Amino acid sequence: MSTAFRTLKDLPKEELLAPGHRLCAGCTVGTTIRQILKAAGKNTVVVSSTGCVEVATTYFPQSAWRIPWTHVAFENAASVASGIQHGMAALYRKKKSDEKVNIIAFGGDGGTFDIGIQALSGALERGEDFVYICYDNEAYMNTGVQRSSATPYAAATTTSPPGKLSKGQNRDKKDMMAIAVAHGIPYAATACPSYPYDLMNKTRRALDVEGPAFLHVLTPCPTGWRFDISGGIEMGKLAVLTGLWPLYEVVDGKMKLTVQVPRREPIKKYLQAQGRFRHLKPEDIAKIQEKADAAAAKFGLGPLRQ
Ligand SMILES: Cc1ncc(C[n+]2csc(CCOP(=O)(O)OP(=O)(O)O)c2C)c(N)n1
Ligand code: SF4
Repeated sequence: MSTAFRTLKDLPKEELLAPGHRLCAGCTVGTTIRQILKAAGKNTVVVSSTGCVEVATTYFPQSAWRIPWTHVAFENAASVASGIQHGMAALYRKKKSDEKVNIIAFGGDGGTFDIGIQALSGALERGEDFVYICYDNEAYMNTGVQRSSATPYAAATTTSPPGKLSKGQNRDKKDMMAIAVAHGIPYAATACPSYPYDLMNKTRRALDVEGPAFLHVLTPCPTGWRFDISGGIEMGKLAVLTGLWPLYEVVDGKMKLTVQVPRREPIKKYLQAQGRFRHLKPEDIAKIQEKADAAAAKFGLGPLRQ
């Protein structure tokens, strides 16, 4: 097992995602990738399905990635990662090398929860040795903020607009972690770049296991969620502290909370900080608080701060 990251001194200085990419100002996806690559290191191959990451970091003929990177279609990141893994395994047999190359597939929530779920499920079920990372900005952002099955209840998107007959998104977020875990994979975890050491250590653990690992990273998006570009890291913290985004890992089927929340912040703080929830009335917020309370009980989070 790799040693844990605890302080800045433990981190490599090298940046494997070059500055000058075209992610929006304040985007936490760039922060997430930097943290993940610090934990993974240079000996890594990345596959990215189409989405903000792909369009913003690989504007032809340039690339912000200082490691091997390949773009794939929306639906097949996990399949291509599987193919790379088998290709590498064959080459290794020839070279008799025991050096392991990390294979990471990145997909947005649209590319993971919806369009890439078949390829992902297949790769998890086959037991491929790779890490799938879903960066979840809770909508199809790159094409103009359309709802996905990761969009939370009542959020406004361009395809779930609030109005007289609608509160916005009319369903709850799909429980993608439960789906991944149901495949019996050795490692799955939630994360958020607002808790960088938690995210980086989970990346290491995911890479260390034999077989498939799934990381589900909440990445606040100032453009689609409509908050100030300085607020992404704070927004991620609020998601965790309200209990909406519990940070946990599931190792061989056993769940463990990795960041305790002894006193939960009221959900109102998180919702009112984002334009996508601006239309909500007090009774709508109360309903979402009830949902958060139920989720918090499931994960053993603390009581609500009054
Ligand atoms: C099969 C297919 N359908 C639609 C598209 C158009 N498309 C490209 S990126 C994108 C949105 C991606 O959303 P998500 O995976 O959530 O990533 P994000 O843009 O939020 O980073 C869409 C709909 C496509 N490239 N391929
Ligand atoms: S739309 Fe959101 S996720 Fe996409 S680059 Fe902009 S801030 Fe980042």
